[in-house]
Amino acid sequence: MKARILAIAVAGILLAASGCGQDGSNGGLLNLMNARGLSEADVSAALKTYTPTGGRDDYLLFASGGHSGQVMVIGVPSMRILKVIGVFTPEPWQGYGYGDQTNALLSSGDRGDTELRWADTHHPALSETKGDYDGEYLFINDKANARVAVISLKDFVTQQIVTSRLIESDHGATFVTPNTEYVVEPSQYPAPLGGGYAPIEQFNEKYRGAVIFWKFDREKGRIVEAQSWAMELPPYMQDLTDAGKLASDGWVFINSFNTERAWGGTLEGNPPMESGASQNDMDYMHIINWRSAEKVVAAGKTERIAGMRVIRLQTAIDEGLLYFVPEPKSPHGVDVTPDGKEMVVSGKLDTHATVYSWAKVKALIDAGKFVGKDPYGVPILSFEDSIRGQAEIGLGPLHTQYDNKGFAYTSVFLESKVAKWRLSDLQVIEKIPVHYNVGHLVAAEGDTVSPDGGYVVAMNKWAIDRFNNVGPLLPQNFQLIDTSGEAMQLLYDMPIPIGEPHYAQMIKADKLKSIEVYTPIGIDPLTHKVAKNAVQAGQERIERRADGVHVYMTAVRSHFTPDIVRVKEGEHVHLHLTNVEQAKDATHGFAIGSKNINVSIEPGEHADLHFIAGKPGVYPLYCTEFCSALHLEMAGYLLVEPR
Ligand code: CUK
Ligand code: CUA
Repeated sequence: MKARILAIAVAGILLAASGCGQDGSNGGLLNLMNARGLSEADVSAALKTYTPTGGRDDYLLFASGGHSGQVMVIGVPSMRILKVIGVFTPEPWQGYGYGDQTNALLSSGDRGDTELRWADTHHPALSETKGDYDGEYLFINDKANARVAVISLKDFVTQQIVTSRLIESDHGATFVTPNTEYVVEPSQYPAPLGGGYAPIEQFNEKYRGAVIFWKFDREKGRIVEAQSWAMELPPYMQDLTDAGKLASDGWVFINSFNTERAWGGTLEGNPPMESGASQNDMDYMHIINWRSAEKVVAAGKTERIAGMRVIRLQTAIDEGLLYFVPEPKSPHGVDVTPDGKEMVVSGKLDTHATVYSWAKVKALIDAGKFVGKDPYGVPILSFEDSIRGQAEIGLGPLHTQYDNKGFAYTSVFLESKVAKWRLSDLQVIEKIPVHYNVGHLVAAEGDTVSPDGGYVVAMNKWAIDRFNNVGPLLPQNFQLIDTSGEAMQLLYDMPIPIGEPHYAQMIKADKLKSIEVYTPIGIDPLTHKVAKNAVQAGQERIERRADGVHVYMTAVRSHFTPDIVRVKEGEHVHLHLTNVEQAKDATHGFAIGSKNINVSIEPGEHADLHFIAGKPGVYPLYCTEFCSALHLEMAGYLLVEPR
């Protein structure tokens, strides 16, 4: 319906354009099309994405920022970047990682004594209620440093970073269970659990994988580390993950590769990891009963490793919490269908998408019917008896998403295509070229129990010739595809120049209920409560205490009060800064030159800053957001007087 109206609209405009010249010039739109070399398909694509000023997008895409360690918020269909949320990396515009609160937050993600200020973000996960995105929270992992962050969608601000020394890396994170009971984080590269050294020759005996179930407290908006737990896994490379839902609720599915347990050693006479890890025809999907595991944890059948309660591998086997089913060569994505009845797995070195039937898998588990055990004793189900069938997709299928019409969309990496296929008969309907080497793809509400259909975004790894040349490091390419019609239509190319995003999730925009300003005045965004040091208008002051000078300062268009701060050389300065405005978008920034001092205070927000006044000198301070006609005058001085 939507598509038909659009088609009529396009035809109408073209007709009008060819006639009298709508825009007043001769030839109008047709001339414009000719001048720019645009086809009718181009114009229809443009009309489907163009959003007039003041217009809103129907969906928001939360995309991993890859190496940037951040999260991007992108409007669909306009593909406009609306925000880059500071998560694992300092973000100067938001003052993220410069004030006391956000600096402490970033430091809470340090591992051991290493200060970590970057991340390799892969998989964002929106919080869910009954398997549907609820628009309250977002989680994202850091593959490089095995960390998970919690972002509040009340204000799009990072709230928490957690990490466990149990594991050294993650990948199949983050994925949530259908009511966000848990945020799931499996390790990727095996290592001795809890850190420490073991010779790589003892890989099979001493190295292990693990999956952490981080307990999420929705009321507090925090992961509760003390209520979280983990399960030890064999030293395979655990990969993508998905939580069961509806029919398969209570279970989690994790792919793995390198069941060969290759560990490289190219200069030591061993095959490289890539060939060592590709010998077997089958790897193992891990099938985990998390609801039963929860009870085993409650019964105390765990060991503490690196502070984490861990169900040891033998316990997991004995208690019937962990099963394997073979999956074809080097599997990558595992994606549970919206009804929870099937799991679709694609193998990087296999041409199929394999469709596993949950009913069949469950029946085999219930009957205790296994075809063998892995070297660690984990029971293995029959591949043939677990699947409904296989869809012949093409070369290098990776990830699958779903729509509301019974279609699945699978990214085909080596072919640079998105394949649309029918779940009912496993037939491929259509393939559309994308540019190039598509990794993940994301459909509107595509991971929920009720996908919307309409849009798919292909998240391409290579751009090659799509954009102007900007040197050897090229952006990634997000391509928006209209899936509402008979045939898929490529609508838009969006360069992503901050890192390699892996996954994204797309949520209906009206599900998000972000606040517009912080109320009442003095809110700390990390607690959403009025800060202890919040300053109200009229209460500005400078106090000298044992621990240094405390400056209680307000910001309002267009001045700071106080605007002169006199301190002595070497003194500790504690700055308590509140934006006392309540007008939407009336953000002030605060910077002191040469001191690495930079925060952003949104209307009603409070921030604390601590620094040591160094050498005597005169340091201008000023507002960094063009907030008013007299913004340039919103300035003052830090005077560091000699002792
Ligand atoms: S991964 Cu990158 S294309 Cu990290 Cu989900 Cu598949
Ligand atoms: Cu406040 Cu510029």
